[in-house]
Amino acid sequence: MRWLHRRGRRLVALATAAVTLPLTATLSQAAAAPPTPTPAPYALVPQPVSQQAVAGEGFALTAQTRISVLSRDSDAVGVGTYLSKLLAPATGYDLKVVKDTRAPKNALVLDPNGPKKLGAEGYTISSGKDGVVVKAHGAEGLFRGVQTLRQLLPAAVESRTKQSRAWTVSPAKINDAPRYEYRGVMLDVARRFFPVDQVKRYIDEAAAYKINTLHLHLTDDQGWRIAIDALPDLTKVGASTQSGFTGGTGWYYSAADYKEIVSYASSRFMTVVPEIDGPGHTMAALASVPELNCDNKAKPPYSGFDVGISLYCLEDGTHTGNMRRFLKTVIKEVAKLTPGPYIHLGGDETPQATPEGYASYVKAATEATTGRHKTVMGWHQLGQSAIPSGSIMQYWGEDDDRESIGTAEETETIRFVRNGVSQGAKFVMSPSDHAYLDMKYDVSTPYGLSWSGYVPVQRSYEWDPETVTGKLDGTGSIVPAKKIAGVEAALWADRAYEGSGSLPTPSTRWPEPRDYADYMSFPRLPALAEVGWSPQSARDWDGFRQRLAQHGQRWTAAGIAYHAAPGIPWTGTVRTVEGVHVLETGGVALENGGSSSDGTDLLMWAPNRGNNQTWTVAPQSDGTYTLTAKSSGKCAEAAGGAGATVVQRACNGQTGQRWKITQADNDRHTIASAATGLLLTAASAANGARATQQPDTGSTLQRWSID
Ligand code: TNX
Repeated sequence: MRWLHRRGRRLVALATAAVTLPLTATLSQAAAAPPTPTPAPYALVPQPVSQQAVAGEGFALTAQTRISVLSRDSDAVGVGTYLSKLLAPATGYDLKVVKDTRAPKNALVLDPNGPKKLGAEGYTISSGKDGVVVKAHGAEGLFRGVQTLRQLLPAAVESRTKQSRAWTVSPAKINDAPRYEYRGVMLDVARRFFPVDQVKRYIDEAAAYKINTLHLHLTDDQGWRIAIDALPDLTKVGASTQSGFTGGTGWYYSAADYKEIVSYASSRFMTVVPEIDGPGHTMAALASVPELNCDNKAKPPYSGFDVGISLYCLEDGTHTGNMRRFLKTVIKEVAKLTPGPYIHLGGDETPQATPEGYASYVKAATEATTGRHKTVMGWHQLGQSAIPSGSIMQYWGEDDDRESIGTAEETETIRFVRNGVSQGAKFVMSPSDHAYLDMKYDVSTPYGLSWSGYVPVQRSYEWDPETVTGKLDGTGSIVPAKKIAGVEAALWADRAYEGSGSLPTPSTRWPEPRDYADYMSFPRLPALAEVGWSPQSARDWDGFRQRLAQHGQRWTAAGIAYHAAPGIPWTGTVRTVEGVHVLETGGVALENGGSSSDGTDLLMWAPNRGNNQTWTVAPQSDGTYTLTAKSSGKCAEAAGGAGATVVQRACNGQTGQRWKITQADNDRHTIASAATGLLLTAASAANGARATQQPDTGSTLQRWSID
């Protein structure tokens, strides 16, 4: 499938090449009385390995319910305290945490003495009228189980204020363990500084979906965000800028701040991975440490929006020596503050580096890292040079790279990945066309970029780490399955402002980092969390979007400013047919091929939410609707009888251009011509298939989503 807006990654040119995209009106949503009926009493994300419906009543929480921990282990007891605090605001209860040797009835029991086969993060839950038991092999598994337990309670439990209502844990039997041990999310605190409290808030949001790694992109051209005692200018000068901001003083984490983040993350069983990017993306360092530049002169601090603009001086022994000493100092300090096993060394986007120069960076940085007994992590470019076996490479390629596999012109990405595999690297998968949270959902997303195409929720969900470095048909993976450590969602912040289609103006709105993060991450972070946690066989898009829909209420209760993205039947809202929509059936969308001529056949194409596929659905006095193409301003018209194509033509108000729209089920509709009574039908689900009119056969190609 081709993404119409796909373009290869262009360095420097990125900022100026940004297309100006009009912001289309968001979907009209009306608050409605009857919410969509929910198929199950609860909707779990990520989907557990197995769950059994349990008949009967759930467990009713009261102010007297105790949280019973079957251990004296302080981490396990800590999970009990965490659970009590989690439930306090909405319930108004202050549930007591007690250490017991035997499980009492009518309690929330946390038992860390489960069998070893559950693994570090696996757990079981058994809940019913007489109580709830979460069992795991250790505290971490209990913590993951508690995130599931949370989702067995009503959405209102996420509220930060007291709600007067009953609190029942749905009856269930669940058995669960993760697919991958590494499930991360990256925050780009370099381009846009996230204050400590906003990082902590994001940790909580991610932990609710069983994310266990927080990758902090601490350094880039636009800022250096971690204090290094021996090099005070790094934060005095290097932290004074962000993308779009100058003159800051506190835009970095002191050692105490960083420790606070690390310990908060660890209380959520989350590991922090610090990234010190190089040899490119280093303008903040070059502005702070003169001897890293070939002319020994500090560069001016940078607050712009370009990438690929900087490089440590790698041209002679003196300067590579300077770099080596610099990295040793920095990495020593960062390693000291970081209990987790990894240091991420960046390595991305260094167009000006010679292979020798690049290799000298990798040698210096990896030696400084292994010298501190840490495991090397880096973007997949790191694989072009010698790296220690067991290093972790983060893959951020896209479909264009996959297409090149096995051809004479394999992309650099594919070559670097192969090179990493042969050096014994493991991989974390962050394919940019699925896992980059800074890609726009669609044309109407106010923030972000689209160099890797739009990433609607479905695209963030529908991929498999085992085939994402294979050809497009899923075969020929170049990373063996057993070398996949996991998945990471990456929230870059190059364009964390509204109207990102063009460079910001003085009147541009800059949301708080937390609002940018919420909008871009929810609902896509939960989708990616499920990719990393749930078995591939337990995942399907249609089931997922139904489950996800119910989480919108949780986010509202928790104050998460999520994006009510199209394609998800959000509970408690009804999408009115009237408005600006994409019409999809069988996974393809109705479009006019970009034509503005009268009589052009309408066709089906992979959804890209571009203007060619955007339709204004307007009610007429007789209860029918006209469908007007955004790109041409022309109306969809039924030309001829059964089997005839549907075309676009200048709008004329005639019955040939009127359509009767009927809800077929939850969120599918039939669209019948007012002239012929025949249904708008996709001839097939292939790109380029014609839109035709046919009698109702019950086919899914006649059941349209109007999102
Ligand atoms: C590429 S992917 C980058 C970042 C940008 C991002 C924007 C990668 C390792 N580097 O520098 O922030 O694109 O989407």
